[in-house]
Amino acid sequence: MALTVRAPWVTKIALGGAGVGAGLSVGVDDSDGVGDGLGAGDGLSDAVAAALGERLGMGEGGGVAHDWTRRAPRRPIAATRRRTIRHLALRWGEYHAAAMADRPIRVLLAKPGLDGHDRGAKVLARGLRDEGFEVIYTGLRQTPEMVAAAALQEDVDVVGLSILSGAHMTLLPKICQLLRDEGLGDVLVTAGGIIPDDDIPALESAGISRVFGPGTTIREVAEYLRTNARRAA
Ligand code: B12
Repeated sequence: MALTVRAPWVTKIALGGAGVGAGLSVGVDDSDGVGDGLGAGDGLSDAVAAALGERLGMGEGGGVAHDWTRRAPRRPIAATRRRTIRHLALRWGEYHAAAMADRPIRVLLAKPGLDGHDRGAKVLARGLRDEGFEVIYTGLRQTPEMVAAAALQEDVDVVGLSILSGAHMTLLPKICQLLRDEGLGDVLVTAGGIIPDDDIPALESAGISRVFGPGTTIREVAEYLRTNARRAA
C-alpha cells in the first residue's frame, strides 16, 4: 500500500504519530528551506511535526501551530497548504492502521553471547509489542547460529540484537553473515546496547542497519522499524 502525496509544492515529507491522544503529524518542506510542521490532532503533534521537519534537515522546524495562542508563527502557512498538510496527517493514520492490520511486522529480539544484561531487550520486547509489532524474544545466551536459525524459522522482518558485553565486534558481523547465508539478506538487522561510536561504521559495513544506544525511546525504534523493515520497502 503506497501513500501518495498530491501536493507539488511538497519536496520532502516526514510523517509520524504524536505522543498523546490521536495526534498525528507531518513535517514538510515546500522548498523554501524552512521546515513546516502541522498536526492533525492535538497541540503536541504540532511540536512533533516541527521536530520532524527539523530532522529532515529543513533548517529550523517551523512548527506552525493551529493553536495560534500558543506562540506566534514564524511564518504563516497559507490556509490551503495547511489543509493539505492536515489531510496528509490523517492519511498517514489510515495508512499506518492498514499496514499494521494487514500483518504486523515480526521482530526477533536476540541476546547473543554470554551477556546477561537482559533488561534493555525485555523493555524493548514489551514496548514494541505495545506498538503493534509481533515480537519473539530468544532469551539469553544465544550463539550466532541459534539467532540465524530462529530468524529463518520465525520468518521475521527484523532481527534486533541487544548486546552490552563488549563482544559485539565478534558476534554481530557473524550473525549478519549467517543471515545472508540463510537467504535472509533482506531482513533488517538492528542492534543496541553498549556499543562505542567508533565501532559503529564497521558494524554498519557488516550489515547492521542502525545502532541504538542507551536512552533510546521505544517510539524511536518503532518509527525506524516501520519505515525500514523489509515489509515497508
Ligand atoms: C543493570 C546493569 C547490570 C545488571 C544487569 C541486570 C539485567 N538483568 O539486565 C547486573 C548487575 C546483573 C550487571 C552485571 C554485570 N555488568 Co552491568 N550494567 C548494568 C548497567 C548499570 C545498566 C544496564 C541497563 O539495564 N540499562 C537499562 C536498559 C533499559 O538500557 P539498555 O540495555 O542500554 O537498552 C537500551 C538501549 O541500549 C537500546 N537497546 C538495547 N538493546 C537493543 C536492541 C535493539 C535491537 C534496539 C533497537 C535497541 C536496543 O534500547 C534500550 C532502551 O533505551 C550498565 C551501565 C549502563 N549505564 O548501561 C552496566 C554495564 C552494562 N555492565 C557492565 C559489566 C562489566 C557487568 C559485569 C561484567 C560486571 C561484573 N564484573 O560482574 C556483569 C556481567 C553480567 C553478565 N552475566 O553479563 C559494563 C559493560 C562494559 C562493556 N560492555 O564494555 C557496563 C556498561 C557498566 C560499565 N560502565 O562498566 N550489570
